[in-house]
Amino acid sequence: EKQRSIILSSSSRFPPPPGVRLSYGTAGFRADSLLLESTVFRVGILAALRSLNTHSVIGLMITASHNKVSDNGIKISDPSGGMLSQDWEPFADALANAPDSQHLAQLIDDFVKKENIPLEEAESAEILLGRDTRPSGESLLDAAKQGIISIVGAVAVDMGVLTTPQLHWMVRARNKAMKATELDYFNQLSSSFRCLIDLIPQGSAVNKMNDNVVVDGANGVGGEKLEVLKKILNGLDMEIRNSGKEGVLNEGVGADYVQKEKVAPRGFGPADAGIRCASLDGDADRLVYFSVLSNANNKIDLVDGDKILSLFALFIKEQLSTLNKNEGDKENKCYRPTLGVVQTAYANGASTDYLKQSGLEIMFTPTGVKYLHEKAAEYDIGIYFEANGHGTILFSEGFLHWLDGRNSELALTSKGSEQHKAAMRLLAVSKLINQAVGDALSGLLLVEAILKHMGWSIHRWNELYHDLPSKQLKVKVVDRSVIVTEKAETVVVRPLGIQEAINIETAKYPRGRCFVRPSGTEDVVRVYAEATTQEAADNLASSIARLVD
Ligand code: NG1
Ligand code: ZN
Repeated sequence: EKQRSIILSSSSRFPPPPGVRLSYGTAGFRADSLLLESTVFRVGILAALRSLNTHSVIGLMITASHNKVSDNGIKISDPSGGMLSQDWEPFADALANAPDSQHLAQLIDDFVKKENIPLEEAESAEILLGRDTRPSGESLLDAAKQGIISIVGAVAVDMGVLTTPQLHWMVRARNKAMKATELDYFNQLSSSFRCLIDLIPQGSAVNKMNDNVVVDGANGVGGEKLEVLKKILNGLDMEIRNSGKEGVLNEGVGADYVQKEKVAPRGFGPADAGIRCASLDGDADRLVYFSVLSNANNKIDLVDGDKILSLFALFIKEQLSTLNKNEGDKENKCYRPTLGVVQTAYANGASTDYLKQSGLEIMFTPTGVKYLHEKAAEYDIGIYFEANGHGTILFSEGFLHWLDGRNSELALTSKGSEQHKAAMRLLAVSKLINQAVGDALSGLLLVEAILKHMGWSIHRWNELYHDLPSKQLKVKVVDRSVIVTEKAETVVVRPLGIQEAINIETAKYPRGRCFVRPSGTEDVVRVYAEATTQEAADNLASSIARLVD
């Protein structure tokens, strides 16, 4: 029919590059930008179908995050603002890899029938498009639009250059019928930040800490947006470097570089020793802190995602216990929300020990935001972070509803009491932190607010616990899928015998811990090792790498 012939003719303008196979991994599709036009066009079609299928607004983000500037990628935001539902990933793979227009049209036809997608309602399909600052973004955006409108009636809305979390935030807000423009996003962040600052206890050691934070914008969209946010923000002294005007995106800068290399990014040096510094990644969904050491060649103290998680967890726990103080006898008012933290095997063992000692419940999932997010959503307050700095805090609807009520009640009965303040702080956190995905901008503001609340320097924060030395290696193998893991990737179940060998080797090292897993984003097997000294961690990692090779 008509729809089929439109797909046939428009897709013939976006032929797939021969011999390229892509798969929709934890970060969507990612490749050299020159290879991506047909994929992005096809993901446009998929997004329109997803919008029809869910009767909701869908998001499409064009970015390759921390990867090099010549790469690009595309990922989908589901109606909730989260990642694309996993049961659609095989369809995404099939679409991207269909060899020609005929196969593509047939795939779509079959899928529409199987999923009962109401093509006749296509005017209701709406897709928000965002892209990072990569030069290839503009032409890929056009390919995405062409894909979307080849489902006749579907509407593509270009939201311009955005951070990944901004787009996810907008999709979530739109589907909740809330205000969803970029200005709304900035206003929500700045007003909830201001609220937390206004609630800082008197006499907190604010003045004793160095009040200035210096942020590395990775020469990407995050730095640009932070400049905008800074203008409407009240109560934060912030300097932004690498905001994209001179340097190259992600080249010697950004959260991934800082976390993996453990050195200061470009534009930072010994003159910054002792100052609180932060680094965003190329699409601003990761955040790490660091402080430059005074003596050595750009070495840093890294304050990674695990420590951000620990800071958030401490603060939330403190507010919850204040809120529930003296309420033991009034059962109906004393709602005990479940609080959980979620980590992956990459979390430093010292962070896990610290969180356990602090009385927190910890769960582990495989690597990948979709798994962490899903697990965190099982709690009233679920906090998740990857060591690399991606993470957020999720609040259940039920808890927020209760908290809102409790807050109004306290405003009447004991306005200005410690309990009332704790309720207001928790509400402010729920508005500041991005409930859709990890967001470096909102994460940065929450870290800054909590440090001011505690009166802590970055040094004091970093002293919460001492990271165990660790080492990561990549091993190139013929077929990484032969390695199959279980127990949140901590145990290799195939090939047989490998795990036994890993156990024997690891047992030789005090506090040794080691695991291997196939990467979800690169064609490698990753090895992670931890021990009491750097040398021991390095040795353990290399001997395990030899086992896998
Ligand atoms: P893989 O390639 O599966 O290890 C990497 C990161 C993840 C996550 C994804 C998605 C490490 C060790 N792995 O996954 O944490 O961020 O990319 O971007 O950093
Ligand atoms: Zn990113």
